[in-house]
Amino acid sequence: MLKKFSRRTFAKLMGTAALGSAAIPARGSNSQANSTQRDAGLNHRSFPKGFLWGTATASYQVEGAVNEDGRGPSIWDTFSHTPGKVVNNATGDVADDHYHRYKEDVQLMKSLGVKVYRFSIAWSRVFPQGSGTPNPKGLDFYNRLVDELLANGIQPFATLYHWDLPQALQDHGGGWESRDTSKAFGDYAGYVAERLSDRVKHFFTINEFGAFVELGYRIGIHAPGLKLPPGRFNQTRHHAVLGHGLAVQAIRAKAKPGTKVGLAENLTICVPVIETPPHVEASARATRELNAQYMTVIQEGKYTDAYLASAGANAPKFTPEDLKIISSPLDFVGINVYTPLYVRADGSRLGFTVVQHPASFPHMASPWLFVGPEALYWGPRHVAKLWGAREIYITENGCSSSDIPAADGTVYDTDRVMYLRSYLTQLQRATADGVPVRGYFLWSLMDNFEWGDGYTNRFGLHYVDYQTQKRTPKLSASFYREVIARNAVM
Ligand code: PNW
Repeated sequence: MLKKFSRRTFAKLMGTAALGSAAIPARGSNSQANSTQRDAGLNHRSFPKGFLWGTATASYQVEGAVNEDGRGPSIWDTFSHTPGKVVNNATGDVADDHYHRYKEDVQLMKSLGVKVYRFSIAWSRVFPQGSGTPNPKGLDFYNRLVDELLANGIQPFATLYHWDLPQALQDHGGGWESRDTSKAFGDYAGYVAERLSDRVKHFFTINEFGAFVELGYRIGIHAPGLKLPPGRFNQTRHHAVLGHGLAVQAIRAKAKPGTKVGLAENLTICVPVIETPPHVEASARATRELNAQYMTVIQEGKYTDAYLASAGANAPKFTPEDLKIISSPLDFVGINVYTPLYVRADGSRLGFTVVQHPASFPHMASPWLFVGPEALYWGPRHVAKLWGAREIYITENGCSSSDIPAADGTVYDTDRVMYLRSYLTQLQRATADGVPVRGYFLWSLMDNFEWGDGYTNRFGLHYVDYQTQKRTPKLSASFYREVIARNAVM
Protein backbone atom coordinates (compact mmCIF):
# COMPACT_ATOMS: atom_id res chain seq x y z
CA MET A 1 0.00 0.00 0.00
CA LEU A 2 1.13 3.51 -0.69
CA LYS A 3 2.33 5.21 2.39
CA LYS A 4 0.97 8.73 2.82
CA PHE A 5 3.67 11.37 3.15
CA SER A 6 3.22 14.83 4.50
CA ARG A 7 4.27 17.46 1.98
CA ARG A 8 7.24 18.29 4.12
CA THR A 9 8.46 14.72 4.42
CA PHE A 10 8.04 14.29 0.70
CA ALA A 11 10.10 17.38 -0.05
CA LYS A 12 12.76 16.21 2.37
CA LEU A 13 12.97 12.80 0.75
CA MET A 14 13.17 14.28 -2.71
CA GLY A 15 15.92 16.64 -1.58
CA THR A 16 17.91 13.83 -0.04
CA ALA A 17 17.52 11.75 -3.16
CA ALA A 18 18.82 14.56 -5.32
CA LEU A 19 21.77 15.16 -3.06
CA GLY A 20 22.61 11.47 -3.11
CA SER A 21 22.69 11.38 -6.88
CA ALA A 22 26.05 10.32 -8.24
CA ALA A 23 25.34 12.13 -11.49
CA ILE A 24 26.45 15.48 -10.06
CA PRO A 25 30.20 15.47 -9.47
CA ALA A 26 31.38 17.37 -6.43
CA ARG A 27 33.32 20.52 -7.12
CA GLY A 28 37.00 19.84 -7.24
CA SER A 29 36.42 16.18 -8.05
CA ASN A 30 39.34 14.50 -9.74
CA SER A 31 37.33 13.06 -12.55
CA GLN A 32 39.01 14.32 -15.70
CA ALA A 33 36.08 13.39 -17.90
CA ASN A 34 33.57 15.18 -15.74
CA SER A 35 35.55 18.36 -15.42
CA THR A 36 36.27 18.46 -19.15
CA GLN A 37 32.61 18.02 -19.84
CA ARG A 38 31.73 20.69 -17.37
CA ASP A 39 34.25 23.13 -18.76
CA ALA A 40 33.18 22.42 -22.30
CA GLY A 41 29.61 23.22 -21.31
CA LEU A 42 30.67 26.42 -19.63
CA ASN A 43 32.80 27.58 -22.50
CA HIS A 44 29.73 27.69 -24.64
CA ARG A 45 28.38 30.35 -22.36
CA SER A 46 31.50 32.48 -22.04
CA PHE A 47 31.49 36.22 -22.50
CA PRO A 48 33.99 38.08 -24.68
CA LYS A 49 37.42 38.65 -23.21
CA GLY A 50 37.57 41.89 -21.25
CA PHE A 51 33.81 42.02 -20.69
CA LEU A 52 33.15 44.60 -17.97
CA TRP A 53 31.20 43.21 -15.03
CA GLY A 54 29.82 45.74 -12.61
CA THR A 55 27.13 46.86 -10.20
CA ALA A 56 25.06 50.02 -9.99
CA THR A 57 23.40 52.35 -7.47
CA ALA A 58 21.99 55.89 -7.50
CA SER A 59 22.57 58.85 -5.20
CA TYR A 60 19.20 59.35 -3.52
CA GLN A 61 18.67 55.60 -3.17
CA VAL A 62 21.84 54.95 -1.16
CA GLU A 63 23.61 58.07 0.09
CA GLY A 64 21.55 59.51 2.95
CA ALA A 65 23.31 62.54 4.50
CA VAL A 66 20.74 64.81 2.92
CA ASN A 67 21.66 67.82 5.02
CA GLU A 68 25.40 67.45 4.99
CA ASP A 69 28.17 69.53 3.45
CA GLY A 70 25.85 72.07 1.88
CA ARG A 71 23.62 69.75 -0.17
CA GLY A 72 20.48 71.54 -1.35
CA PRO A 73 17.07 69.84 -1.23
CA SER A 74 15.91 67.82 -4.23
CA ILE A 75 12.42 67.02 -5.46
CA TRP A 76 12.76 63.57 -3.90
CA ASP A 77 13.28 65.08 -0.43
CA THR A 78 10.11 67.07 -0.87
CA PHE A 79 8.14 64.19 -2.35
CA SER A 80 9.20 61.55 0.18
CA HIS A 81 8.48 63.95 3.05
CA THR A 82 4.95 64.50 1.77
CA PRO A 83 2.75 62.05 3.72
CA GLY A 84 1.20 59.31 1.62
CA LYS A 85 3.55 59.50 -1.35
CA VAL A 86 5.93 56.68 -0.45
CA VAL A 87 5.03 53.33 1.15
CA ASN A 88 5.28 53.69 4.96
CA ASN A 89 6.24 57.34 4.39
CA ALA A 90 9.85 56.21 3.97
CA THR A 91 12.47 58.76 2.92
CA GLY A 92 16.07 58.72 1.68
CA ASP A 93 17.26 60.76 4.69
CA VAL A 94 19.53 57.92 5.79
CA ALA A 95 19.02 55.22 3.13
CA ASP A 96 22.19 53.05 3.15
CA ASP A 97 24.27 55.80 4.74
CA HIS A 98 26.60 55.26 1.80
CA TYR A 99 27.83 58.86 2.13
CA HIS A 100 29.69 57.75 5.25
CA ARG A 101 30.17 54.06 4.45
CA TYR A 102 31.40 54.28 0.87
CA LYS A 103 34.76 52.72 1.73
CA GLU A 104 33.05 49.64 3.15
CA ASP A 105 30.82 49.52 0.06
CA VAL A 106 33.81 49.64 -2.28
CA GLN A 107 35.13 46.59 -0.39
CA LEU A 108 31.84 44.78 -1.08
CA MET A 109 32.39 45.44 -4.78
CA LYS A 110 35.97 44.32 -4.58
CA SER A 111 34.99 41.05 -3.00
CA LEU A 112 32.55 40.43 -5.86
CA GLY A 113 35.38 41.04 -8.30
CA VAL A 114 33.60 43.78 -10.27
CA LYS A 115 35.67 45.85 -12.70
CA VAL A 116 33.26 48.78 -13.02
CA TYR A 117 30.79 50.65 -10.84
CA ARG A 118 27.95 52.89 -11.94
CA PHE A 119 26.89 55.54 -9.42
CA SER A 120 25.04 58.81 -9.79
CA ILE A 121 25.91 62.33 -8.75
CA ALA A 122 23.39 64.32 -6.76
CA TRP A 123 23.02 67.57 -8.71
CA SER A 124 21.98 69.46 -5.57
CA ARG A 125 25.18 68.51 -3.76
CA VAL A 126 27.16 70.22 -6.52
CA PHE A 127 24.78 73.10 -7.21
CA PRO A 128 22.46 73.40 -4.17
CA GLN A 129 20.21 75.78 -6.13
CA GLY A 130 20.54 73.87 -9.40
CA SER A 131 22.60 76.61 -11.01
CA GLY A 132 24.67 79.59 -9.93
CA THR A 133 27.19 79.13 -7.16
CA PRO A 134 28.72 75.65 -6.92
CA ASN A 135 29.35 73.90 -3.62
CA PRO A 136 32.87 72.42 -3.72
CA LYS A 137 32.22 70.30 -0.64
CA GLY A 138 29.47 68.49 -2.53
CA LEU A 139 31.72 67.53 -5.40
CA ASP A 140 34.39 66.46 -2.91
CA PHE A 141 32.32 63.46 -1.89
CA TYR A 142 32.51 62.18 -5.47
CA ASN A 143 36.24 62.94 -5.58
CA ARG A 144 36.69 60.74 -2.53
CA LEU A 145 34.49 58.01 -3.95
CA VAL A 146 36.25 58.00 -7.33
CA ASP A 147 39.67 57.87 -5.68
CA GLU A 148 38.60 55.00 -3.47
CA LEU A 149 37.26 53.06 -6.46
CA LEU A 150 40.40 53.55 -8.50
CA ALA A 151 42.61 52.61 -5.56
CA ASN A 152 40.72 49.30 -5.51
CA GLY A 153 40.99 48.68 -9.23
CA ILE A 154 37.38 49.58 -10.07
CA GLN A 155 36.57 51.98 -12.93
CA PRO A 156 33.98 54.64 -12.11
CA PHE A 157 31.06 55.26 -14.51
CA ALA A 158 29.10 58.34 -13.45
CA THR A 159 25.44 59.14 -14.11
CA LEU A 160 24.68 62.86 -13.97
CA TYR A 161 20.93 62.66 -13.42
CA HIS A 162 19.18 59.87 -11.60
CA TRP A 163 16.00 61.78 -10.76
CA ASP A 164 17.03 63.98 -7.79
CA LEU A 165 16.40 67.35 -9.41
CA PRO A 166 17.32 70.35 -7.24
CA GLN A 167 14.08 71.57 -5.66
CA ALA A 168 14.98 75.16 -6.58
CA LEU A 169 14.61 74.28 -10.27
CA GLN A 170 11.20 72.76 -9.66
CA ASP A 171 10.13 75.88 -7.77
CA HIS A 172 11.25 78.25 -10.51
CA GLY A 173 9.69 77.27 -13.81
CA GLY A 174 8.40 73.80 -12.97
CA GLY A 175 11.54 71.69 -13.34
CA TRP A 176 11.70 69.84 -16.65
CA GLU A 177 8.63 71.73 -17.81
CA SER A 178 11.05 74.57 -18.42
CA ARG A 179 13.81 74.91 -21.01
CA ASP A 180 15.85 76.62 -18.29
CA THR A 181 16.23 73.25 -16.59
CA SER A 182 17.65 71.71 -19.79
CA LYS A 183 20.15 74.54 -19.96
CA ALA A 184 21.04 74.31 -16.24
CA PHE A 185 21.56 70.56 -16.67
CA GLY A 186 24.02 71.14 -19.50
CA ASP A 187 25.98 73.63 -17.40
CA TYR A 188 26.09 71.30 -14.40
CA ALA A 189 27.20 68.38 -16.62
CA GLY A 190 30.05 70.43 -18.08
CA TYR A 191 31.12 71.58 -14.63
CA VAL A 192 31.29 68.03 -13.26
CA ALA A 193 32.95 66.57 -16.35
CA GLU A 194 35.66 69.22 -16.25
CA ARG A 195 36.51 68.29 -12.68
CA LEU A 196 36.15 64.51 -12.70
CA SER A 197 37.21 63.50 -16.21
CA ASP A 198 40.85 63.18 -15.24
CA ARG A 199 39.65 59.97 -13.52
CA VAL A 200 36.11 59.27 -14.73
CA LYS A 201 36.23 58.20 -18.37
CA HIS A 202 32.55 57.36 -18.89
CA PHE A 203 29.56 59.59 -18.22
CA PHE A 204 25.87 58.83 -18.56
CA THR A 205 23.77 61.94 -18.95
CA ILE A 206 20.31 60.91 -17.82
CA ASN A 207 18.89 57.75 -16.29
CA GLU A 208 15.58 56.51 -17.70
CA PHE A 209 13.72 59.31 -19.43
CA GLY A 210 10.91 56.83 -19.82
CA ALA A 211 10.55 56.50 -16.05
CA PHE A 212 11.13 59.89 -14.41
CA VAL A 213 9.19 61.91 -16.98
CA GLU A 214 6.24 59.54 -17.23
CA LEU A 215 6.00 58.62 -13.53
CA GLY A 216 6.87 62.11 -12.25
CA TYR A 217 5.08 64.45 -14.65
CA ARG A 218 2.26 62.39 -16.18
CA ILE A 219 1.20 59.70 -13.69
CA GLY A 220 2.32 61.51 -10.54
CA ILE A 221 3.62 58.57 -8.53
CA HIS A 222 7.23 59.79 -8.53
CA ALA A 223 8.60 63.24 -7.70
CA PRO A 224 7.49 65.91 -8.43
CA GLY A 225 4.13 64.11 -8.40
CA LEU A 226 2.44 65.98 -11.27
CA LYS A 227 -0.27 64.94 -13.70
CA LEU A 228 0.27 67.36 -16.54
CA PRO A 229 -2.13 67.60 -19.46
CA PRO A 230 -0.78 66.15 -22.76
CA GLY A 231 0.57 69.36 -24.36
CA ARG A 232 2.58 70.43 -21.33
CA PHE A 233 3.61 66.87 -20.75
CA ASN A 234 4.99 66.34 -24.27
CA GLN A 235 6.91 69.58 -23.91
CA THR A 236 8.42 68.22 -20.68
CA ARG A 237 9.56 65.11 -22.53
CA HIS A 238 11.17 67.35 -25.13
CA HIS A 239 13.05 69.35 -22.49
CA ALA A 240 14.42 66.15 -21.00
CA VAL A 241 15.96 64.98 -24.29
CA LEU A 242 17.13 68.52 -24.99
CA GLY A 243 18.85 68.57 -21.59
CA HIS A 244 20.55 65.32 -22.52
CA GLY A 245 21.84 66.81 -25.79
CA LEU A 246 23.09 69.97 -24.10
CA ALA A 247 24.90 67.82 -21.54
CA VAL A 248 26.57 65.76 -24.29
CA GLN A 249 27.83 68.96 -25.90
CA ALA A 250 29.00 70.44 -22.59
CA ILE A 251 30.87 67.26 -21.67
CA ARG A 252 32.59 67.23 -25.07
CA ALA A 253 33.58 70.86 -24.58
CA LYS A 254 34.86 70.59 -21.01
CA ALA A 255 36.08 67.04 -20.41
CA LYS A 256 39.59 65.69 -20.93
CA PRO A 257 40.21 64.09 -24.33
CA GLY A 258 39.15 60.45 -24.39
CA THR A 259 36.13 60.96 -22.14
CA LYS A 260 33.15 58.98 -23.39
CA VAL A 261 29.52 59.93 -23.07
CA GLY A 262 26.23 58.11 -23.42
CA LEU A 263 22.90 57.67 -21.65
CA ALA A 264 21.12 55.03 -19.56
CA GLU A 265 17.62 54.54 -20.87
CA ASN A 266 14.97 52.03 -19.91
CA LEU A 267 14.18 51.32 -23.50
CA THR A 268 10.77 49.82 -24.10
CA ILE A 269 12.06 46.47 -25.31
CA CYS A 270 9.77 44.77 -27.77
CA VAL A 271 10.30 41.04 -27.96
CA PRO A 272 8.86 38.90 -30.77
CA VAL A 273 6.14 36.56 -29.46
CA ILE A 274 7.94 33.76 -31.28
CA GLU A 275 11.16 34.08 -33.25
CA THR A 276 9.92 33.98 -36.82
CA PRO A 277 11.04 36.64 -39.33
CA PRO A 278 7.71 38.54 -39.44
CA HIS A 279 7.47 38.78 -35.64
CA VAL A 280 11.14 39.70 -35.33
CA GLU A 281 10.68 42.45 -37.87
CA ALA A 282 7.53 43.67 -36.11
CA SER A 283 9.41 43.77 -32.79
CA ALA A 284 12.12 46.01 -34.29
CA ARG A 285 9.53 48.37 -35.80
CA ALA A 286 7.67 48.47 -32.49
CA THR A 287 10.87 49.21 -30.54
CA ARG A 288 11.56 52.20 -32.80
CA GLU A 289 8.01 53.50 -32.57
CA LEU A 290 7.37 52.97 -28.86
CA ASN A 291 10.58 54.83 -27.97
CA ALA A 292 9.84 57.76 -30.28
CA GLN A 293 9.84 60.42 -27.54
CA TYR A 294 13.25 59.47 -26.14
CA MET A 295 15.71 57.00 -27.63
CA THR A 296 14.50 57.28 -31.21
CA VAL A 297 14.72 61.07 -31.41
CA ILE A 298 18.10 60.95 -29.68
CA GLN A 299 19.40 58.43 -32.21
CA GLU A 300 17.71 59.73 -35.35
CA GLY A 301 17.33 63.47 -34.75
CA LYS A 302 13.62 63.44 -35.52
CA TYR A 303 10.37 62.47 -33.93
CA THR A 304 8.61 59.69 -35.82
CA ASP A 305 5.67 60.67 -38.01
CA ALA A 306 3.37 58.38 -36.05
CA TYR A 307 4.28 60.05 -32.73
CA LEU A 308 3.74 63.56 -34.07
CA ALA A 309 0.50 62.55 -35.75
CA SER A 310 -0.89 60.87 -32.64
CA ALA A 311 0.07 63.85 -30.45
CA GLY A 312 -1.59 66.24 -32.92
CA ALA A 313 -2.06 69.70 -31.42
CA ASN A 314 -0.33 68.47 -28.26
CA ALA A 315 2.93 67.66 -30.05
CA PRO A 316 6.03 69.29 -28.54
CA LYS A 317 7.20 72.62 -29.94
CA PHE A 318 10.80 72.48 -31.15
CA THR A 319 13.26 73.95 -33.61
CA PRO A 320 15.53 72.14 -36.10
CA GLU A 321 18.43 73.32 -33.92
CA ASP A 322 16.87 71.49 -30.92
CA LEU A 323 16.84 68.26 -32.91
CA LYS A 324 20.50 68.67 -33.80
CA ILE A 325 21.42 69.15 -30.15
CA ILE A 326 19.27 66.21 -29.03
CA SER A 327 20.91 63.88 -31.53
CA SER A 328 24.52 64.85 -30.73
CA PRO A 329 26.52 61.68 -31.49
CA LEU A 330 27.13 59.36 -28.55
CA ASP A 331 30.10 57.14 -27.78
CA PHE A 332 27.95 54.37 -26.36
CA VAL A 333 24.38 53.47 -25.56
CA GLY A 334 23.33 52.24 -22.12
CA ILE A 335 20.06 50.43 -21.59
CA ASN A 336 18.39 49.35 -18.38
CA VAL A 337 16.78 45.97 -18.97
CA TYR A 338 14.13 44.56 -16.68
CA THR A 339 11.11 43.33 -18.52
CA PRO A 340 9.92 42.70 -22.08
CA LEU A 341 6.91 43.85 -24.04
CA TYR A 342 5.71 41.06 -26.32
CA VAL A 343 4.81 42.07 -29.83
CA ARG A 344 3.37 40.23 -32.83
CA ALA A 345 3.24 41.11 -36.49
CA ASP A 346 -0.15 42.07 -37.88
CA GLY A 347 -1.54 43.69 -40.99
CA SER A 348 -2.06 47.12 -39.39
CA ARG A 349 -0.51 50.37 -40.66
CA LEU A 350 2.32 50.24 -38.12
CA GLY A 351 2.66 46.51 -38.60
CA PHE A 352 2.59 45.34 -34.97
CA THR A 353 0.35 44.71 -32.00
CA VAL A 354 1.38 44.61 -28.36
CA VAL A 355 0.30 41.39 -26.66
CA GLN A 356 -0.74 41.85 -23.04
CA HIS A 357 0.87 39.60 -20.43
CA PRO A 358 -1.57 36.87 -19.46
CA ALA A 359 -2.62 37.04 -15.79
CA SER A 360 -0.52 33.94 -15.10
CA PHE A 361 2.71 35.48 -16.47
CA PRO A 362 5.38 35.15 -13.74
CA HIS A 363 6.77 38.27 -12.11
CA MET A 364 9.23 39.08 -9.34
CA ALA A 365 8.36 40.85 -6.06
CA SER A 366 7.67 44.11 -7.94
CA PRO A 367 4.44 43.41 -9.83
CA TRP A 368 5.69 45.20 -12.96
CA LEU A 369 8.80 43.05 -13.17
CA PHE A 370 7.69 40.24 -15.50
CA VAL A 371 10.33 37.57 -16.01
CA GLY A 372 11.27 37.73 -19.67
CA PRO A 373 14.95 36.87 -20.07
CA GLU A 374 14.78 37.38 -23.86
CA ALA A 375 14.64 41.13 -23.17
CA LEU A 376 18.36 40.91 -22.52
CA TYR A 377 18.88 39.46 -25.99
CA TRP A 378 16.48 41.61 -28.01
CA GLY A 379 17.17 44.90 -26.20
CA PRO A 380 20.83 45.23 -27.23
CA ARG A 381 20.20 43.52 -30.57
CA HIS A 382 17.54 46.07 -31.54
CA VAL A 383 19.78 48.94 -30.43
CA ALA A 384 22.63 47.62 -32.58
CA LYS A 385 20.47 46.92 -35.64
CA LEU A 386 18.15 49.92 -35.53
CA TRP A 387 20.73 52.56 -34.78
CA GLY A 388 24.11 51.02 -35.51
CA ALA A 389 25.37 51.32 -31.92
CA ARG A 390 28.91 49.99 -31.69
CA GLU A 391 29.33 50.10 -27.92
CA ILE A 392 26.47 49.02 -25.69
CA TYR A 393 26.28 48.70 -21.92
CA ILE A 394 23.57 47.06 -19.90
CA THR A 395 23.38 49.86 -17.36
CA GLU A 396 20.89 48.04 -15.11
CA ASN A 397 19.45 44.56 -14.79
CA GLY A 398 18.32 42.82 -11.63
CA CYS A 399 15.21 42.07 -9.64
CA SER A 400 13.30 42.36 -6.41
CA SER A 401 12.78 39.27 -4.25
CA SER A 402 11.20 38.67 -0.82
CA ASP A 403 14.65 38.24 0.72
CA ILE A 404 14.08 36.90 4.21
CA PRO A 405 17.26 35.95 6.07
CA ALA A 406 17.44 32.27 7.05
CA ALA A 407 18.41 31.11 10.54
CA ASP A 408 22.10 31.36 9.61
CA GLY A 409 21.62 35.00 8.54
CA THR A 410 21.98 34.35 4.82
CA VAL A 411 19.32 35.26 2.29
CA TYR A 412 18.98 32.24 -0.02
CA ASP A 413 17.48 34.18 -2.91
CA THR A 414 17.20 31.28 -5.31
CA ASP A 415 14.61 33.21 -7.32
CA ARG A 416 17.07 36.05 -7.96
CA VAL A 417 19.73 33.52 -8.98
CA MET A 418 17.21 31.93 -11.37
CA TYR A 419 16.35 35.36 -12.77
CA LEU A 420 19.99 36.36 -13.24
CA ARG A 421 21.02 33.04 -14.74
CA SER A 422 18.17 33.17 -17.23
CA TYR A 423 18.81 36.78 -18.24
CA LEU A 424 22.58 36.37 -18.46
CA THR A 425 22.16 33.34 -20.67
CA GLN A 426 20.31 35.57 -23.14
CA LEU A 427 22.94 38.29 -22.83
CA GLN A 428 25.61 35.72 -23.62
CA ARG A 429 23.59 34.70 -26.65
CA ALA A 430 23.63 38.34 -27.80
CA THR A 431 27.41 38.64 -27.47
CA ALA A 432 27.87 35.29 -29.23
CA ASP A 433 25.76 36.66 -32.11
CA GLY A 434 28.10 39.62 -32.38
CA VAL A 435 25.98 42.27 -30.64
CA PRO A 436 28.60 44.70 -29.27
CA VAL A 437 27.74 44.61 -25.56
CA ARG A 438 30.82 45.70 -23.60
CA GLY A 439 29.64 45.51 -20.02
CA TYR A 440 26.85 44.78 -17.55
CA PHE A 441 25.91 46.64 -14.36
CA LEU A 442 23.83 44.57 -11.98
CA TRP A 443 21.13 46.52 -10.13
CA SER A 444 21.92 46.71 -7.36
CA LEU A 445 25.04 46.40 -5.22
CA MET A 446 22.83 46.47 -2.12
CA ASP A 447 19.22 46.91 -1.05
CA ASN A 448 18.20 50.55 -1.14
CA PHE A 449 15.40 53.14 -1.27
CA GLU A 450 13.16 51.84 -4.04
CA TRP A 451 11.39 55.13 -4.82
CA GLY A 452 7.62 54.96 -4.27
CA ASP A 453 7.99 51.47 -2.76
CA GLY A 454 10.26 52.83 -0.03
CA TYR A 455 12.25 50.01 1.56
CA THR A 456 9.68 47.29 0.86
CA ASN A 457 11.23 46.00 -2.35
CA ARG A 458 14.82 44.81 -2.20
CA PHE A 459 17.01 44.65 -5.33
CA GLY A 460 20.44 44.14 -3.74
CA LEU A 461 23.12 41.48 -3.97
CA HIS A 462 23.75 42.46 -0.35
CA TYR A 463 21.03 42.44 2.26
CA VAL A 464 20.92 45.68 4.24
CA ASP A 465 19.61 45.66 7.79
CA TYR A 466 18.32 49.23 7.94
CA GLN A 467 18.44 49.26 11.77
CA THR A 468 22.15 48.53 11.96
CA GLN A 469 23.29 49.29 8.37
CA LYS A 470 24.90 45.87 8.31
CA ARG A 471 25.41 44.54 4.78
CA THR A 472 25.28 40.76 4.27
CA PRO A 473 25.97 39.05 0.92
CA LYS A 474 23.02 37.06 -0.37
CA LEU A 475 23.31 33.77 -2.26
CA SER A 476 23.07 35.82 -5.46
CA ALA A 477 26.28 37.63 -4.52
CA SER A 478 28.09 34.27 -4.52
CA PHE A 479 26.49 33.44 -7.84
CA TYR A 480 27.60 36.74 -9.38
CA ARG A 481 31.13 36.34 -8.01
CA GLU A 482 31.35 32.98 -9.81
CA VAL A 483 30.03 34.47 -13.06
CA ILE A 484 32.63 37.21 -12.92
CA ALA A 485 35.48 34.85 -12.03
CA ARG A 486 34.63 32.50 -14.93
CA ASN A 487 33.53 35.26 -17.31
CA ALA A 488 30.72 32.87 -18.09
CA VAL A 489 27.22 32.12 -17.00
CA MET A 490 26.64 28.75 -15.41
C1 PNW B 1 14.88 51.65 -12.41
N1 PNW B 1 8.81 50.20 -14.22
O1 PNW B 1 13.59 52.12 -12.21
C2 PNW B 1 15.75 52.73 -11.81
O2 PNW B 1 16.73 53.24 -12.66
C3 PNW B 1 16.31 52.37 -10.47
O3 PNW B 1 16.57 53.54 -9.77
C4 PNW B 1 15.36 51.43 -9.75
O4 PNW B 1 15.71 51.19 -8.43
C5 PNW B 1 15.33 50.14 -10.55
O5 PNW B 1 14.99 50.38 -11.90
C6 PNW B 1 14.39 49.09 -9.99
O6 PNW B 1 13.07 49.55 -10.03
C7 PNW B 1 12.45 51.57 -12.72
O7 PNW B 1 7.76 50.47 -13.58
C8 PNW B 1 11.27 51.88 -12.08
O8 PNW B 1 8.77 49.55 -15.29
C9 PNW B 1 10.07 51.43 -12.58
C10 PNW B 1 10.05 50.66 -13.74
C11 PNW B 1 11.22 50.34 -14.40
C12 PNW B 1 12.42 50.80 -13.88
